[in-house]
Amino acid sequence: MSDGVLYIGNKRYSSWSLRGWLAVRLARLDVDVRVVPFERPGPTKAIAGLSPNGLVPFLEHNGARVWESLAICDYCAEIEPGLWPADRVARAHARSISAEMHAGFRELLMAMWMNLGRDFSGLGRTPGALADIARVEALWAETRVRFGGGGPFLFGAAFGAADAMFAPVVARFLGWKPVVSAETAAYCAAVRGHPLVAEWYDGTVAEPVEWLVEDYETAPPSR
Ligand SMILES: N[C@@H](CCC(=O)N[C@@H](CS)C(=O)NCC(=O)O)C(=O)O
Repeated sequence: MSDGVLYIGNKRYSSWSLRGWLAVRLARLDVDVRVVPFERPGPTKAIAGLSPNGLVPFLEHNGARVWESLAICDYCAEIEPGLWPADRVARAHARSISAEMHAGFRELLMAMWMNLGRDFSGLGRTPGALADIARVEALWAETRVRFGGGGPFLFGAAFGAADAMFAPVVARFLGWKPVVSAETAAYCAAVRGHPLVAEWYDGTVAEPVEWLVEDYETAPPSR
């Protein structure tokens, strides 16, 4: 018997679920993963009745109930401390950029939604999304220069909680292909190549066509 359940949304679309799932897998929690497919128009009733905030990801683990992706990262880091950098200053930076991700970048999230099965190259480039992308690129570059030590991920050789928080942004960059720097492209390739990220992408293939959401499959008008 497992130690609990992680509830997530469609792997194809649910960017917040990807963050929680990565943290849970990085910490090697022994939990069942249950996908609750989105219904549209939302909110999805099965999700609304499940978790305290009416959203996924939602983790039940050995009596703990944890919602909000960043809180799930922190919970998992109590079990696997390596999810955050060991150094205090680096850890403060990792928490800050993860909190900024959790709280912000709304224009990017709205204009370039996550759809792991579509190529929306060149679309979604609203002024707000481009401003968010510039901030993301600056933040990744600064983090890797200060703390990356030449490794492929934000804080070096290991893929951690901060990388998990930004993995869905990487997925957006790969799917919508905004113009980005060579450093950003290299980081995106490293994240996409991580075995857990690859496993999540592979999991989208098994999702039935009935789970497709027309709104998320339809490209926005080009500008
Ligand atoms: N701040 C939340 C956001 C979670 C969120 O927005 N989840 C979406 C899926 S990505 C959801 O549950 N939506 C319910 C629905 O679409 O019915 C977190 O960090 O976990």
